Amino acid sequence: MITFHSEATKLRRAKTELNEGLLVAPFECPERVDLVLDRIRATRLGEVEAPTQYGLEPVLAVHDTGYVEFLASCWEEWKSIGMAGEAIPNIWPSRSMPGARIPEHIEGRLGYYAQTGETSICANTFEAADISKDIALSALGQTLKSGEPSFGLCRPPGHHASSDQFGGYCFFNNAAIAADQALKHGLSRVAVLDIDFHHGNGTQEIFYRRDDVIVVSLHGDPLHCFPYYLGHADETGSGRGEGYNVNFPMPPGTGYGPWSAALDEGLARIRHSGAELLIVSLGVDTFEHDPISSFKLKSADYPDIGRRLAALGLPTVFLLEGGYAVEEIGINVVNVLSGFEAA
Ligand code: SS9
Ligand code: ZN
Repeated sequence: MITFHSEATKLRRAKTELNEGLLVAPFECPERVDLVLDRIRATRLGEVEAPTQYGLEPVLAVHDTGYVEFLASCWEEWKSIGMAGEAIPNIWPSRSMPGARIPEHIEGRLGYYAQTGETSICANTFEAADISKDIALSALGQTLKSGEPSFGLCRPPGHHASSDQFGGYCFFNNAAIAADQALKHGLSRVAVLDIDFHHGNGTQEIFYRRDDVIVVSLHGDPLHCFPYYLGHADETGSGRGEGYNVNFPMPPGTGYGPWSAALDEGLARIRHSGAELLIVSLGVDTFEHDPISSFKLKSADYPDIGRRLAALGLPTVFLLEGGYAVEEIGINVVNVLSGFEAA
């Protein structure tokens, strides 16, 4: 399987994440990429190629123009007014301020375009997000051309990014951008299967009213888990999108037995949807020792995930989402990919 990778994803190297009331070193760090890449090389999974540049048009097809402009200029503007640290939102247009207008001050704009407060914007955040989406589109291009599976070693991840908000370490929604471009290349229906521990709220929001992309997400129950406010089982899509959003929330502590049963149900939904391409939002923060999540999957479970995905028989693009810096992130990602290939 060909992997798409760029050292330039490491240009984003945030110093701070707001976690448990402290500013800590971010969980979503550049070392994650090295751990996965080292394992790809050690196991000889396949070639590693540089991405092609696709520009901003595919991004603007999915994301709001004002949001993209905000991301492009936020860091320079934040610095230029002498802010001491990284750009961290601390105010939002809340439920009690319906119809809030977009302010001019960067502090107000930051909150307007943010879902959450853990993710700092720092130097090269926009550049890294731009390359991450190039990696996703390069993987898509390879799979569309060859019919063979491919892997985009995306960083930053994408699945929490909605049409006009960043959060949960995500800025551009790589999977959504790839799904949308696949349709523009002539496919009539695409599936996004999100197996990251966290609900893919951004992907859900982007496609909620559409029937050309079926979005299936397996995740920690939002009553107990980030991103908390979306991802319930009764969110099934709206308008023509009704029936094309499928959520499998599961309680903290869920192990591979119930998790894989939900996976099979999700795969059946994808099969019946008539999707012609599978995009996998591949997070491995379902791992039992992930530092910020609470499922109990073991390294030996991941090849079986790959096998079950392969049984769908669809052209498949894997895009990295979460999975935090423990040695096993590389093992678990490559276990899924090699399980898929061995099937
Ligand atoms: C953990 C809080 C989690 C953000 C998680 C984003 C995951 C992206 N105490 N905060 S895959
Ligand atoms: Zn996650």
